[in-house]
Amino acid sequence: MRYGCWTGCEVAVSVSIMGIVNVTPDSFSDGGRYYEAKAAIAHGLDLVAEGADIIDVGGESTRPGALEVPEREELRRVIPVVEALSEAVRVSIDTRKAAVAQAAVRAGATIVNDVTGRLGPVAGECGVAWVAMHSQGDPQTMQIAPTYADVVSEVAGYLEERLTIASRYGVDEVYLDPGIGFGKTAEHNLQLLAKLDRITSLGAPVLVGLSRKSFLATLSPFGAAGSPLEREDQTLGANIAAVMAGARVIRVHEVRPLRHFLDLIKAMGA
Ligand code: HH2
Repeated sequence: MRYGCWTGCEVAVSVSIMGIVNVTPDSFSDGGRYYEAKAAIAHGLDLVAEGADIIDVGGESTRPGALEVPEREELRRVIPVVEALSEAVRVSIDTRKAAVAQAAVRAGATIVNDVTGRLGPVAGECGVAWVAMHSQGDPQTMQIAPTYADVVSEVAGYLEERLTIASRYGVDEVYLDPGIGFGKTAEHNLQLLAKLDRITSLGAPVLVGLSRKSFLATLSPFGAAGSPLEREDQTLGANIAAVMAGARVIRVHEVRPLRHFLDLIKAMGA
């Protein structure tokens, strides 16, 4: 069901909030805060209490320049957290590794959040949902010189191919993600948000993950010098724009402000 809104566009009421739990020492905005399983589980439960519909558990930072984490270490970080949080909420596993995705599904995850766009066959084989994200290059190199002739067409074309792969491997639930900040300049990110309809029109629900990302600093009074934690206002503003443009899942560090917005929109339509 859709409700009209004040801009004349339409907002899907069924927008889900994906709360982020980074079980890492080095994530770009909260590295080290939830590195211990106990802290990560408590944080995940707090995000659920604040209104998250899904918790995204990750054990490897994909910030620009990040190094790969060995598989054993990634498993050690995420599996106890996935196991515990799956009792309370839908859990997705944010990983680039097939073996970690498979183990997390055995531990209770029902979504493979795949920043490589290559784990469709794994999601299909496990019988779970797949978030297929676009990235130009890998975290080591992706922000050195991102280049596109037409970023919107190239990202939309790549995501359309993911839909073909999803149907080839029997993935019934697919989310398409433009990969904000993954091999993109600030201008590329803004163009993708401005033309999100090119991606929503592909027919699958769209996930947007822009929380605290550095391109927001270019719009901020704090400028590039501001810390990621100082980008919460810009995050909320940009996420509202993404929802208005038709995004169906929003990935955030801070759940509460977005929950307030979505509840308000729902109440306005009721
Ligand atoms: N962004 C990050 C990680 N995973 N997954 C999807 N689907 N979309 C995104 O935009 C996305 C993602 C980066 O954010 P974060 O997890 O907070 O940082 P880090 O990779 O440093 O842990």
